[in-house]
Amino acid sequence: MANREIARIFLEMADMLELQGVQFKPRAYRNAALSIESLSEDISSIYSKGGLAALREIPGVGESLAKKIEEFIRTGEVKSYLKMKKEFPVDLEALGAVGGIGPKKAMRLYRELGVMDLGTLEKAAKDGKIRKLSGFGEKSEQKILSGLGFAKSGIGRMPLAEAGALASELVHMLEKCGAAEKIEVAGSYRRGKETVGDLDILVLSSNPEGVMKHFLSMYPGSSTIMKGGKRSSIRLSSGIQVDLRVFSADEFGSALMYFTGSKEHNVGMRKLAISKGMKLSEYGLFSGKKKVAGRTEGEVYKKLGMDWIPPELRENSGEIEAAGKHSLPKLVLHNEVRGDLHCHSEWSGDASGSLEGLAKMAQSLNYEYLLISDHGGPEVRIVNGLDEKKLRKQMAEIDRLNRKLEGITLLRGVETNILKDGRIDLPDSILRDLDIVLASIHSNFSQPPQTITKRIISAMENEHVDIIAHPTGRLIGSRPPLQMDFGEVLDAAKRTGTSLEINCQPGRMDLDSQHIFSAKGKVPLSLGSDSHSPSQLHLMKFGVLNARRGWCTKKDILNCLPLKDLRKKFGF
Ligand code: DGT
Ligand code: CA
Ligand code: CA
Ligand code: ZN
Repeated sequence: MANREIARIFLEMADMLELQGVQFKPRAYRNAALSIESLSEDISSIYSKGGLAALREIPGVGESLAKKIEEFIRTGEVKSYLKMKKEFPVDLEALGAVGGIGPKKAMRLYRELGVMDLGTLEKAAKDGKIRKLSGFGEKSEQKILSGLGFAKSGIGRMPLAEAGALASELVHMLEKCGAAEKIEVAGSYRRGKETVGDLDILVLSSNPEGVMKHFLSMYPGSSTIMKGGKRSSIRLSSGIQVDLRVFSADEFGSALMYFTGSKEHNVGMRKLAISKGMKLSEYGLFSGKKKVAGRTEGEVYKKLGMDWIPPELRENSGEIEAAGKHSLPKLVLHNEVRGDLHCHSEWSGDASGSLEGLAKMAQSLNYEYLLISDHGGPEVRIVNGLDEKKLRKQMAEIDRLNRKLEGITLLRGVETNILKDGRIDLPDSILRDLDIVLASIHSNFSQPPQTITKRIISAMENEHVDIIAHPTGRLIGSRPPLQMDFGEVLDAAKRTGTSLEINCQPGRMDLDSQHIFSAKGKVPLSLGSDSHSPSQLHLMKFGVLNARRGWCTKKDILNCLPLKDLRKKFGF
């Protein structure tokens, strides 16, 4: 399936275009990449059925991108991409993960020192060459060296959304194999972890040879890491490893449990089995030589006196004890979320989609409400927010739409900036008239921890601020989380009645599951897709997974409230 390759090419082209100072195009390429990645159908078959016109139906894909997709499907390459790559053979993605190296700096490092990837960057920094470049200095060389550790640790792990696209592609291809009776993707992917190292696929079959043959022929460009009768591993051309194992029906449940992990959960479960005089492995639960369970996961847990544990909780952080006492939480479900509390429209410079288009998409997701929260406030240039006058105009437009729309209510909100001294980037006169106000940090990320803590707390002390969006500001693989005293932030949130967001963007997942776990029960949490186009409203599912990993029930989540209760809570 070409979907992922095309998405990757567009993402890379976006970076390179940005580097050349091209306006708007980079965003368009990124939006297209995201919607191509989330297509469930093979893009080549979309094309073979409907030609260019069908490609243009894909959200975010216009005439010129459709032609590039066509070119790739027909020839296996995109000439304009290859040309760009030749002029600038630099791994921007890897370099970007070293804080402080944006595309512009990467360009200079390449032109002047030949830096192309993390290896050549490390060498240049260690040789003291970077400090000699004008505009870099000793301090930035030091920063690069310390950032290298962070960048290397993220290498080789893919964000959950990317893993999801690959997983459905693999399952789709395996389903075509007649010998596969059942297919499950296990490992960290099944646990909903925010990044995934490799994919672990289990297949139920009485014909392992047939499955192996099919699997090893699925990706002509891949290399085989190991090949066995019931187990093989391949490495795809993108570098991602896929492990596949075949089991029979009487062991499939225990195998699924074992390969879902985590390793820590498995160790805990095995100890528990021993304490009950049994033995647990991927082949089953045994009492002496006799197998007492193995067909399904539920059967194994039950024989050990436990409830079935949702994969998201399997990290050995209390779930084994809770399942033994039948006191696991009833984790929040996607269909219990009644609305989205963070989204952008074309009123934000970096987003697309009309208010009405967003409302329609929200309706198709069966939402009751949708908070429109475009960027607001003049001070932070990169987000270029709306001022009071434009926000009032938008509020009037939302009121007009709400009179017309049925079954969905748009709420009037904003995502404003927490300035470097903790002030809010918009006056109280407008904040007080909005339904719900989100505030977030979009600048000055490297202040010391006490300053960041105080900054967030003063934002929460503004009586009009309702929710702190993406509270730690991290970008997975490219920006570490803001350093703060999270305990103090939670206390202040409770005192001021402010909620914290679980941002659902796969590149953010912010709060992360551990922060969610510690916040839960103390302050209400809100789920926000932070959509920058209508199709991104679907990203809610990633936030739901993260909330589940943080042990949340629907009571912990603000947007599981019906609209009338949400109105009461925020007084609008
Ligand atoms: P990843 O791929 O790094 O995101 O994380 P996982 O959890 O998918 O880990 P992976 O792919 O190495 O192994 C898949 C599962 O197999 C893992 O979650 C638990 C199980 N497993 C692997 N190695 C061990 C081990 O040494 N001991 C035990 N008990 N289980 C293991
Ligand atoms: Ca794995
Ligand atoms: Ca694995
Ligand atoms: Zn934001």
